[in-house]
Amino acid sequence: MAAAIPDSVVTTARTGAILVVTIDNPPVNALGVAVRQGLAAAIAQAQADAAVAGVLLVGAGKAFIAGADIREFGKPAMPPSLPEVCRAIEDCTKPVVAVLHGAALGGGLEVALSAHYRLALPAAKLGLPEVTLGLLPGSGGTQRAPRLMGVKSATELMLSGKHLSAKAALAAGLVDQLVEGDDALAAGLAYANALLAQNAPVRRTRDIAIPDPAAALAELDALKADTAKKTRGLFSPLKIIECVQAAVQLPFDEGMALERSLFLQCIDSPQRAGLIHAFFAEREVVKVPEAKAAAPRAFASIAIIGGGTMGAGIAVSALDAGYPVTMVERDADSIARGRANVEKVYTGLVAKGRMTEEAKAAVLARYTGSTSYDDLANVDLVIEAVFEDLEVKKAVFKELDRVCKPGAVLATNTSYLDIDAIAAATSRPQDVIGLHFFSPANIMKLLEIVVPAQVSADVVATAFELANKLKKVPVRAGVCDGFIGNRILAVYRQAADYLMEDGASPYEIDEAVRGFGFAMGPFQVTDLAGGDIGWATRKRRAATRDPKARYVEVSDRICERGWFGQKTQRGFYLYPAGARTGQPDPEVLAIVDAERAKKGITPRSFTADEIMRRYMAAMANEGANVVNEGIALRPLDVDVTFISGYGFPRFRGGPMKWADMYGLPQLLADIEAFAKEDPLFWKPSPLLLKLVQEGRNFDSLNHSA
Ligand code: 3H9
Repeated sequence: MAAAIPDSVVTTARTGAILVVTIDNPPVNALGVAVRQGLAAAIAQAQADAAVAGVLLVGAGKAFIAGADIREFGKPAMPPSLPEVCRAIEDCTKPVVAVLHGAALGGGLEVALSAHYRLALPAAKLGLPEVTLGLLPGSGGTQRAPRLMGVKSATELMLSGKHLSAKAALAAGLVDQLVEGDDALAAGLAYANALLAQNAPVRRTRDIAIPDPAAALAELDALKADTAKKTRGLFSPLKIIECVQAAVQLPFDEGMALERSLFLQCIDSPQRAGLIHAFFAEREVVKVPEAKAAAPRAFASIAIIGGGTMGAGIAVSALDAGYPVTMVERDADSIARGRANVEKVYTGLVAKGRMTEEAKAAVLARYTGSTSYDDLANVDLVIEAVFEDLEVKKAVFKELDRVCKPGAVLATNTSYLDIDAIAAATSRPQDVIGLHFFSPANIMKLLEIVVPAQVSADVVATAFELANKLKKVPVRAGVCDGFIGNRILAVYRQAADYLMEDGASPYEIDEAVRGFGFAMGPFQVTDLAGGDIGWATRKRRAATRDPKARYVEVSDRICERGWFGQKTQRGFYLYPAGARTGQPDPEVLAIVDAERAKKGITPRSFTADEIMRRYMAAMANEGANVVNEGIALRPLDVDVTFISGYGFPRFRGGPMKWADMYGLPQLLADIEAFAKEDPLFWKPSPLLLKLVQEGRNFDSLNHSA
């Protein structure tokens, strides 16, 4: 073997006539500048060394290459660019083989597509997921993938961002061979040597002609129409299609030039900034002090108290993750109802052909219903999901304290109650934590992990481990009314009510919010969730409400009529005969008018932009309060809460990232202007004031924990 380049993220070593080029840039061999330089140098070395007859590209560790180094985007570009590196690989006059044993994603797959031969091991994952980051494949992926796998499949791969298994990639034509095993180097060398022995030629993807261009263009037109509808408001999907059209119509080099220019447009787009922020934020949320300080407790069995919608959803989530689940209810009827709620989910999957009867039976075999707390003596982790009433919950926790073994984790799914008070009902507050699931709990990704004062660090770490097993997105929250999400929701929902009373119709507000990128507006959400839920909360808060604070009664008037939304076929909207899309209701507008008249308000008009400025200012300002009070650890925890649990458009990165991009001085100026109308509601957060004064943004706090 020839000597390797020392201390480099790309090393070369000759084995016989093969130059083995190893990319070793943990954790995922991302293509940072040093890797790009190393790859370019390695290809030059192969070209120059007469003893080298072929090149093998292999990734060290668990990945081949997971793509461009996302952390470099938005910073000045450093040469060589990845398209240049890919061109050098493809230009090489000696056969280049890539062996893929783990993630070969984005720029990583583009490197492989520039090689002349591709071998995959079973654990390989191939994809062009740039679209999920607001980008398009920018190193020839849009030009080379269609040549290898066909225009339609390649475009669908790029538009979906999906990962293909090695088997699927072989079937699609992205790789030439699949070999069993996990020794990438040995498999790659064997394959490369076999190719050399056969005098296999250099085979460049760019030289492949796309068959039947007219048919390909027709397929692209169909995809374009569909994409425009499905990815409303997103920038990069249609640009991907444009690039593929160029691959079909233009010579390779011109296609590459178009891809480069559209890639750079994507890089400059705020959507790229928002989506990449979301990518990193989702990986940062799990980094909390308790999980760093302590190892999780072992848990192998889960109990759920309460078989209503929430309890059943949590049970399904735990069953799906492979745990045995015991559900405790107060009597036989409730147990039957709980079991039916759980079974319904699996019956639905069977009906849709997504599960077999046998698989359903196997899952349900892990499920037990019981009316006795005594059956929980050996369980490791209990999640209470009974009626939202402090006294009821305290009674449950007294029982759990009586029966559960020492060290069992005792969790409550309350969405606003004081968990310190619940913990105090037991003799072991160190074991009590909040696990706030969102409905439907087997589907929604967000899990607020609510940390009361006395809980021990290993219980918090266990909650994060549970989230990982249940494939949830966990966010650490402190104890307060509503924790992170519902507390902020209450404030911007109020802003929406004020806008409505001041002159915008609920339908205009919903439209503006959808235009911003939310799937639904606040009044549609109320109708979906059931107006009675918010009504109960308002009644609960009535006693503690500041009598001087502005209170909009429209929702109460609607609820008094029994109009609770979709389930009663009318709320803010009309839902004739089970329709799920509402129609505006003139009677609701009359109620709004009457409330305005009662208060002597002369309605004024608001543009969509004016609506969103108030809506978002309320959200971001309360987000700042939540961070300032330590309820959220960092602004990014607020962002992830809203993206994962409240339908916040991911491409905007979350409310705090939105605020940074909007500009904190402008946000403060807006709030101060609104405060002239209502100083009690519009109070700038002390954190916002401080950051503006220091010339900093929210993101500066994300990196200090
Ligand atoms: C692209 O390639 C553009 C090109 O077309 C054109 C260029 C001109 N960069 O997810 P994990 C970090 S765009 C930097 O927890 P897993 C991640 O932050 C890119 N860092 O592990 C984390 O760091 P930390 C297209 C990256 O096993 C650590 O690695 N590629 C990158 O669950 C572990 O990550 C993609 O979109 C990166 N590219 O999943 C793929 N990727 O430990 C993005 C990861 O400090 N990556 N990190 O928290 C993934 O999908 C997953 O990370 C992967 C591993 C499946 C690879």
